[in-house]
Amino acid sequence: MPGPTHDDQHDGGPFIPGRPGPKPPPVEEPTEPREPLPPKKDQSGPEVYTATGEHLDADPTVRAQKGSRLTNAQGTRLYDTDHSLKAGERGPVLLQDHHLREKITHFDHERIPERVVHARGAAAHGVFRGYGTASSLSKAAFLGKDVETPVFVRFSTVLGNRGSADTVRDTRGFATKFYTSEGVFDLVGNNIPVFFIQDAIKFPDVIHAGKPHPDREIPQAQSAHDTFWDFVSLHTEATHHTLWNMSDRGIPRSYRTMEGFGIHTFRLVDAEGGTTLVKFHWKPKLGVHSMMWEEAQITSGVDPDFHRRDLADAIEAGAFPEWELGIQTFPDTPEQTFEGIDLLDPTKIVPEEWAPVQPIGLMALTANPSNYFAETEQVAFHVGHLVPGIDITDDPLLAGRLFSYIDTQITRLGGPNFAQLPINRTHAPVNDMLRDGMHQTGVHSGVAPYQPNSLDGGCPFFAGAGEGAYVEAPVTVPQASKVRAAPASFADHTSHPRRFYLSLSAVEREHVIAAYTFELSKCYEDAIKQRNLRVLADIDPGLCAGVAAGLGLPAPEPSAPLADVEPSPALSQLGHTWPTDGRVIGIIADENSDLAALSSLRSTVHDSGMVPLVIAPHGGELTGNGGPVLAQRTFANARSVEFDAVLIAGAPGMGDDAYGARDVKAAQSAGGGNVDPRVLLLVSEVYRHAKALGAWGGGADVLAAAGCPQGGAGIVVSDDPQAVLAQVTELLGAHRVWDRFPPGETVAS
Ligand code: HDD
Repeated sequence: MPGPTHDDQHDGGPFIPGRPGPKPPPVEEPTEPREPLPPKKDQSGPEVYTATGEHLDADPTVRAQKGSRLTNAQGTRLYDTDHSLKAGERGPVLLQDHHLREKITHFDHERIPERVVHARGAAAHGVFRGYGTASSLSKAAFLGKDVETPVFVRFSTVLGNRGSADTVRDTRGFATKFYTSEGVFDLVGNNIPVFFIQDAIKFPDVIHAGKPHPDREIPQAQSAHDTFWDFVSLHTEATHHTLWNMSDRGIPRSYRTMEGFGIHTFRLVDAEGGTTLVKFHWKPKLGVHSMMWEEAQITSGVDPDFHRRDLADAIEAGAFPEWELGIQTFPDTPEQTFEGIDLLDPTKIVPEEWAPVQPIGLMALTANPSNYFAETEQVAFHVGHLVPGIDITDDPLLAGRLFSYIDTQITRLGGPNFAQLPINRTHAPVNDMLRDGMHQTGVHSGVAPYQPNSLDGGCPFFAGAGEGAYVEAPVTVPQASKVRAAPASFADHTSHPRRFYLSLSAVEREHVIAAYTFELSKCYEDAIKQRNLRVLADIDPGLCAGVAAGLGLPAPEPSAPLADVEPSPALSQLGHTWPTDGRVIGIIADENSDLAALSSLRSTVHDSGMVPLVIAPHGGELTGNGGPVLAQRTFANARSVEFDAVLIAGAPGMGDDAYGARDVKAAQSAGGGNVDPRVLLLVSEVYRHAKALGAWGGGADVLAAAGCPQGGAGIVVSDDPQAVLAQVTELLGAHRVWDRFPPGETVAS
């Protein structure tokens, strides 16, 4: 139903006291889709059902907005909500104004506690389609061939609060709710395959260490402070996760280019009760890509919502992000190890070369939420939301999570009935015996919510043989004394981080060294820096020496012989070619550019699934030679971090605005000639961040003025814009121009 309009409010209505004057003029709304986005695909979310299995629209009581007239919460129409009830226009406000009180009271209670971790997030609806390849291992219906299941996925950072920046260095949450025909299955994972701790009882401790210092509450959304580095150096089981955080994985380019991991080992159960141990992996179709640290820092300032915007824009443009779900499988032996790796230890991974990730389904995110609070904020994940065919293992980290997730929702969502919120409702029929409690929206019938009963006809009945969830896999629990202790295999804290480091390319290792150096340099206590160097010495002497040099401290010797491990090439982000869908190409132009050629170039970029953004001296249209061409960005609001590659159409001159004009002198004295200094900054950053650059028709002069070497790696100059674009697109397949990092800077290990 279309929303209310001004006409609605005034049509035929009587004169309303307090409502000011004449009918306002109709508001002119744009009718064309915004450039450069193509028309929206259908963005309606998945069908939503009530707790009793009825379609949401069939239940008028749960729809928040019906009818076109403004009402109070009881549905009584209001003629004014802009003025308090007063004794005369200049007199005191009357206590009897219950409408004022209702409005303000509701506002006072609009906020709920943010998540204690993963507070900052963004989400989307989508669909998962099973390949059927897991059906021999799991009886879960949603894994069947071509079975389509609605999903809701929430991505998040861990440490920052709800208003923090997206591009901080941190682990990212990757939580997926599958609304399967057999109930909800939640896969609550991260973009890093290991965790800081091995036992859930340490979770409050590690989070206290990572959160801002309790005295001044700084720094926000950062691990670069004393308590974090104090914790991880005193708890060396955290080294593996910390190393991943300090790698490029800690600063993803986009949620769309992140892997996801279930981390724990789970147990699949087939129709005959046979079991297999598995680890879940999400593999992004666009590849795994990261930002450079300087980009991430700039982005935190110029666009703190970068990841949230990127996800929403891609979906709105119809470039639906996709991930394949895969599993590594291991025999379910009593030892629960694979090639000597303890599968119950969440700080360890099994290299993909040893146990390949086998694809079992495809997920596409196809619709943005229509209301952030109702969906993204109120969604409640729980690792205990399992369906028949997927079971847990005895990983002690998972055990604590099974308690924590349901518990936290009671504080966050105000009571035990959060499963009735629309976003959390299962799509399977519900007939539980849970009753009453805060915010109960179900109107239960019957008198006997217990089983067995003789008063409600015995209803509800138990599931038939083989149908139910929570049919525990027949695992033998060893006879043992009660202990507060970890198994001996949990004590290896060095071999897995060492394998990860050795698996990285030279430039990725440099990034790790730079990240450790940056973070530790922010610590005040030298003892903490030195203790962390001692941890690094046992991982890799080259890594330790690099960080020590950056900190100006001596590099300690390893405390024990280094672990003898083989690298796992799958862990490096380099050396692959990826699709370029959704990549953003900035095109710098002005009135003097060949605008006809620019128009046709934009179409080519668009048709190949990428996003062309013209960057001009001013907003609106460029109307020169062959125009008009609409500008999507200006020299004043474009920053390099937004673009995956930049093309220069001619030799754009100065911007028309005051800032550009004022800085003419600065540009000229810096050797930039008549090139706008903001263009020089943009191009030089793009070059420094190892992104592809292309130019034609005088654009080479801009490259030179920005300090980009002629003929340098990833710099394409030609008279033919389409030829430039073709080469730049090819370069984009590798994400960055890695050759721009000089060889020989390899860090020895
Ligand atoms: Fe957790 C939220 C992922 C260990 C306790 N966790 C939360 C979210 C993700 C993860 C993605 C955000 C869900 C959302 O978007 O709403 N957590 C993990 C992973 C872990 C992990 C991958 C280790 C493998 N978590 C973990 C432990 C505990 C918790 C050991 C407690 C003992 N996590 C929580 C929580 C949160 C949460 C406090 C906060 C908000 C929420 O649950 O709903 O219960």
